Amino acid sequence: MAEYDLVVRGGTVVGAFGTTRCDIGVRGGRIVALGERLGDAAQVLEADGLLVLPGGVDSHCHIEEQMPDGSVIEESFASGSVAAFAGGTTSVVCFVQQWKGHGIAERYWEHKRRGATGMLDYAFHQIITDASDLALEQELPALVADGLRSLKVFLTYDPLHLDDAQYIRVLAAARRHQMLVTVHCENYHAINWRTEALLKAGLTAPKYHSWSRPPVVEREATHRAIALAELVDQPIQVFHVSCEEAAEEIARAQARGVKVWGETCPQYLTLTADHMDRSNPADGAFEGAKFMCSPSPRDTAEQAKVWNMLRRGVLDVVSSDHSGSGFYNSIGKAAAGRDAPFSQIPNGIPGLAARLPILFSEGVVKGRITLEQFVALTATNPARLMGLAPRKGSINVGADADLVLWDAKKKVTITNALMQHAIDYTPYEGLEVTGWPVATLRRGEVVMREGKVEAQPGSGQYLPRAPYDLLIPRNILANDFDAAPPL
Ligand code: DUC
Ligand code: ZN
Ligand code: ZN
Repeated sequence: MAEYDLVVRGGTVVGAFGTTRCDIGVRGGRIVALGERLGDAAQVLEADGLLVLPGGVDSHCHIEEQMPDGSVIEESFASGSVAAFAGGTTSVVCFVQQWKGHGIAERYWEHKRRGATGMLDYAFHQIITDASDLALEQELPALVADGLRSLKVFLTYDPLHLDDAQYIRVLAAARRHQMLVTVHCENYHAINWRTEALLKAGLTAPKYHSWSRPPVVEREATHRAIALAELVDQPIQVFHVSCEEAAEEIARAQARGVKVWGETCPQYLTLTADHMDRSNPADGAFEGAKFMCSPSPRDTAEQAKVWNMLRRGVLDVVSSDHSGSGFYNSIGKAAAGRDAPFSQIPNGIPGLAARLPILFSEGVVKGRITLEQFVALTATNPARLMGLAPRKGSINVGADADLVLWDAKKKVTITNALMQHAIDYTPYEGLEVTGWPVATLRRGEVVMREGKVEAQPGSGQYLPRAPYDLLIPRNILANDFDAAPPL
């Protein structure tokens, strides 16, 4: 019998801390050897001239989420797996929604059943929209026992948004169970106030979405989210940071030693508010809806500042916030009509497959970040922050053999067909990138080669998460009084 099931031979292997030319030996879906001229293998993949990267870990994407109105996010676990593999991502942390007035258990187990139909490895963030005793006291412990390790809260958005009292309750519950809280930071009342005024003034086109939520509403909510987390002594991650002033709030807290991390997404590095001002003869100003997400993309000067925050390490994860609403169908962006005011157009843009190519091309190729930073931002850091390391996110002996063979020179023009997602458009249509995945391996199995995805439906594995060091509270408490002692 061959010593290895598979050897990836002669590639340039990239880790968060260095790059080296070596073979990778795989047995039973795991990396069992790194070295030169590894021997006998049942299968050999030649990687000469290619980079070998850890499979991407996308710790923020919306897949098959069930909404209280009965609708379901258009990207399914099966179609999302194809898109992820096409773009070099092998694991995701996606969301289960709580419906207001309900507990969390029913939706959670249903979502787990749905997750098991895909091919991607997956874990969940539980969204809390109703910080009730039923959800946080009665039902949460069973979900934690199942390996749930993160909660998500929205400080804006109907019907998801939590007020400060509810947010504090979530922070306290997370502290008791040693979980991470991830936060969407924008000020609910400020956005509603500006939106009402804009609509009254007849300023309803998609571009006014960005006018309804300038950076100050993000900065204020980021400041508040951090301050309350500091009060409770609970680690948080601030999602999708779009601007320097919000990132500065994170930097200041990090300098105080607060356990707060920041994420951004490719849309805040490549798109601007002007994209929402686009129109075309067929769709008119509705074309702008393709780029509508929250927080809003800003401008090129702000993009440069967000890159700088990545280089400084203030923001240490780049995820997609992949969120599927079709543009041409009638259930997505156009659900309320193609001339609906911006406030009625669903937010969110797809980006699961585009994340790695865009960050590599705009980041590494253009000299804004190093190759090692690219790997850290897209795989190693999200795996570590989400409690998926050392199994995921790096190329180490003992880790799952989630690998991407990457052609650093390949030039590609992004089209929606290349994204292979269920969504009927990509906001990155026509973007030219250098660097593209030529093969993706999930647990040692080739699941994508030259754009062709082949994987058994239902072969994705749920990733239970145990407590991990980053989530240990600092025990810095006002008056030394612990209002939410860990269990
Ligand atoms: N913003 C989010 O917070 N979630 C999904 C879509 C979006 O734009
Ligand atoms: Zn969000
Ligand atoms: Zn999101």
